[in-house]
Amino acid sequence: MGQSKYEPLPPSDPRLPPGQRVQRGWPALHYGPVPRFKPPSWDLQVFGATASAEKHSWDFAGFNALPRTTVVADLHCVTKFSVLGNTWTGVSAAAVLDLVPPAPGVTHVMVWAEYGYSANLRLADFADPRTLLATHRNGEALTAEHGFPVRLVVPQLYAWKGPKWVRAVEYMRADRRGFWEERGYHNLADPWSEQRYSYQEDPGDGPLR
Ligand SMILES: Nc1nc2c(c(=O)[nH]1)N[C@H]1C(S)=C(S)[C@@H](COP(=O)(O)O)O[C@H]1N2
Ligand SMILES: [Mo]
Repeated sequence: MGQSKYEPLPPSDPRLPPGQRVQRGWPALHYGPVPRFKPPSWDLQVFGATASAEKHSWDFAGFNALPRTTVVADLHCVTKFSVLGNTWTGVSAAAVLDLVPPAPGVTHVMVWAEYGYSANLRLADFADPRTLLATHRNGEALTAEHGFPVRLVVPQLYAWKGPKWVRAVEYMRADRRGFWEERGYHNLADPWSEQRYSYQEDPGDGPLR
């Protein structure tokens, strides 16, 4: 007897959401050019509906002095590749919420990057213990094309919800669509239920468009 022609397929990786495939290596994907990092003028701001009603900002040294955490997580691009098992290090979004508390009534945040890229998140997704303002992957500082000096990582959502080159977090009392959410992508972006496009949204998943 030779080998059966009907070998079972290898079981797919349980970390893969439906419709995704494993990507080896780490492609860089973004809209527009890679910004140049300018240390003296760089800051990371928290603005909008803060509890103090004041804007907060960290310069590069100040941000790098914040307490750091590590999260192992997968990256799922809506174009269907997933980069599995990344070890991200950085400042947890929950720490940002502790250091700069939102005002009562804040329900969403907008995370802003260089050149006006943005992504909106429910406060609960931003506050999730896995959500990180990442500076390193697998022990190495992010390269420019992957978001140096800081990118957001939101493991439980498609990766467009994680802006590279983050410059600000806006606390909001109502939801508002970010860059891709205004351009036909799903407001919530849960890869496990394949929330890819805005036409799949149920009433209440996002603000009217
Ligand atoms: N500033 C910015 N961040 C971005 C994007 C972008 O176009 N601009 N693209 C997003 C998308 S769609 C993906 S899949 C990931 C890709 O991250 P990577 O290039 O590190 O793989 O970055 C996200 N963050
Ligand atoms: Mo993506």
